[in-house]
Amino acid sequence: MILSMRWFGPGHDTIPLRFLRQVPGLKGVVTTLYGSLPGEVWEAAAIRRLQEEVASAGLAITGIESLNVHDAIKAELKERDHYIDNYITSLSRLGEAGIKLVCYNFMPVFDFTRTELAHLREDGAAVFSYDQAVIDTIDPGRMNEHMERISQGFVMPGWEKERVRELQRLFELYQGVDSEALFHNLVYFLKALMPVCQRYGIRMALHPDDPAWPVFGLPRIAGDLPGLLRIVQAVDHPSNGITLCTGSLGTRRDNYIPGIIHALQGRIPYAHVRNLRHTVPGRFEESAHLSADGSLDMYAIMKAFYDTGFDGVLRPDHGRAIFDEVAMPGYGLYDRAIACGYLSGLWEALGKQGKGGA
Ligand code: CS2
Ligand code: MN
Repeated sequence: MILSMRWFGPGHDTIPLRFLRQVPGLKGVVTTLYGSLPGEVWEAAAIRRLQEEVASAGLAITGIESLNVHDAIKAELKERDHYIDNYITSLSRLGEAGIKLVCYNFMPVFDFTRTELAHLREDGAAVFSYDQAVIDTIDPGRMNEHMERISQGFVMPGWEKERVRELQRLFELYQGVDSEALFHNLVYFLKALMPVCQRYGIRMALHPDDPAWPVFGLPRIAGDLPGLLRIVQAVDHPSNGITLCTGSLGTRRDNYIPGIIHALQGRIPYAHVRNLRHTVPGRFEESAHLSADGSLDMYAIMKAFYDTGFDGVLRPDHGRAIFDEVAMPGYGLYDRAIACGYLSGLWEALGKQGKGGA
């Protein structure tokens, strides 16, 4: 298990790498060329600069999150092959740099969706929350304004202004793209990527839909085990993998996460581990990582990773805003550092039990 944290890069992340270096057991960061838009080719020099900066803090880049996929690919526009070529070029530059894990998602228009990014819990911690009833009152074309209002001046990943400025146009692109078409567009994309992944040993890690059901009537294909299995089987290559995000899959109570981990054994190069608490159907709030604080059993989840021989990159996902920290919602230092301690503790115990105790 390669314990990592997400870091948004110089000028974007408020947390210095030297602080991350002090988190026990942390091997590196997953990061991106923040500010680059989906479809752009990543320059080798920019990748190298980012690598050098991370290395100078004594850490490594353990993966890219995300190399975003242009909507022309998801919606099967005529320019899709051009954007796939660009994607392949960026992958080969990452491969040349020795970076072998690439996370992406295939959600139309939006990345993750939440109604609140600073929902106050009873202990005063602020967390992300979701309420389908509230989403149902929001005009999808104005969801960017809602996000801007709740994101406290930070640019949330996937919600970059340049991208969501033209929401109406984006929605139009997906008219006529149902979940079957979206699935076939993903398969077409993955088949094109496999040769370059094979050459460099790159493992693609599809992030599940978040929440794991259709939002604003947009199609979704990666929200449950049948959907994920269909994707890994359609392009049956070890480089076609899944980001096992417990918090995204866990939005659906009928998703049993340890079972999903077992069923996808060997195809999970990347894990996002976080907890959430279900309140009423269609409504949830994120919680501390501790099992007792949410609806997911973190011991059972980490045990499933352990028992399936997981050797990929694992990071805590969203943290709560605590101790008056001012940071990007979900990505402060304090709660994610606490999560690293907790997840490492579970992992150490599993390892020692696995070897007959120590
Ligand atoms: C992240 C996603 O915040 C989150 O839930 O896990 O934003 C994730 O980075 C993207 O969906 C991956 O492309
Ligand atoms: Mn995630």
